[in-house]
Amino acid sequence: MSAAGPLPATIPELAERAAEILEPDVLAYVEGGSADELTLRANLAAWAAVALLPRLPADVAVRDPSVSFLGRERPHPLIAAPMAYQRRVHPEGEAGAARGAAAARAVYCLSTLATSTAAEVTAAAGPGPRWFQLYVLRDRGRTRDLVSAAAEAGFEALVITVDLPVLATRDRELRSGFALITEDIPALRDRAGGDVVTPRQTTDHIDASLTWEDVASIAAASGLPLVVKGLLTPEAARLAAEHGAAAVVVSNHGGRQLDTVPAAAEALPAVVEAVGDHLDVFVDGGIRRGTDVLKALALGASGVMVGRPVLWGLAAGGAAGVQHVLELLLGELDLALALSGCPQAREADPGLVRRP
Ligand code: FNR
Ligand code: LAC
Repeated sequence: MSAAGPLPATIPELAERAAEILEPDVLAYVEGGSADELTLRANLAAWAAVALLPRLPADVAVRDPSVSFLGRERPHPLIAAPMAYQRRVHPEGEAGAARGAAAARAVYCLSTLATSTAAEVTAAAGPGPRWFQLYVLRDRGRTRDLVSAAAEAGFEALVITVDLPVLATRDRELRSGFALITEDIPALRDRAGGDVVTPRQTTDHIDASLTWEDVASIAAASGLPLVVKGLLTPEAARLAAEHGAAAVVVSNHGGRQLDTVPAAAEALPAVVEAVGDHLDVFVDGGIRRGTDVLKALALGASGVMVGRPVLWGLAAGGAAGVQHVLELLLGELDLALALSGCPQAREADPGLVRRP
């Protein structure tokens, strides 16, 4: 399932290439959202509805996309979002995606439901900035083992996802018959042998009784900075701060969980206003262009997670495809910084945008 010819020169063509390459059931899983996919579409529409207000002329001869978050300088704001089952997208799987992200100097976030372990990713992909995304499993011993394995493999932060106590209604996924083999998912291995399972059966291992107290104690025991992923309101962000979070990800899971919640771009400003002075605020959902990245920064994000486009790159070219898609976004970000008259990414402010 390797792509013929050179990698496409634009992000929309990469999406088309992935649609040609991927098996229909995997494509449905990757591209789909929940229920009527209203939030999935709203994510895209909401970035489009934010207008950029350029400040030119200005000296934009030299641009600098660097930012800082979680106490570290970063060369740019891009983070590869945690996404499950990446070997289903390309044989190189998570290791390839992590290698591609490292080549583009992006943080790579490994999913609990990955098809490789944290140690395998580090061994195969070499060094790179990495975070571990945790789904707290009913089996708390297993959960602790996953977290310590990630810490031992050098992962720098613990991203606890809170918007998936149960898997949402996913019509496209169901219709396509997408299924997995538990043997391929190390976090679940030896729980159900080599059984074929649906995504719903896989996510049944997630603890639907998770509380803020659990989040706080798991994070404290890990010794890693806590990033809470999957909230949309100032109230939830304040609770995250009270329970030890260093950062939050404003996210609706790419429109894959509760349908009809607000678009990420709409939810971001109020969260930044509530906790942005104390916490790093990341955002994901519908980031497809360098201009989207700049809008997120202008609205107060410290960094941006990129979801499906990373999988388009992985499908089209393994590690090289992931590097390519991230570099396309970075090239566009550089042009957006120049054309908006804001040459320093870290100086993007709300005056650069007009919200609908
Ligand atoms: C996801 N997402 C996700 N999130 C998470 O915390 N753990 C996971 O295992 C997964 N798995 C997953 C699989 C696939 C195929 C997709 C598309 C998404 C959500 C992901 O981290 C992110 O929030 C969204 O993908 C961001 O939206 P865009 O960029 O895809 O529009
Ligand atoms: C998904 C889960 C696994 O969105 O996070 O498919």
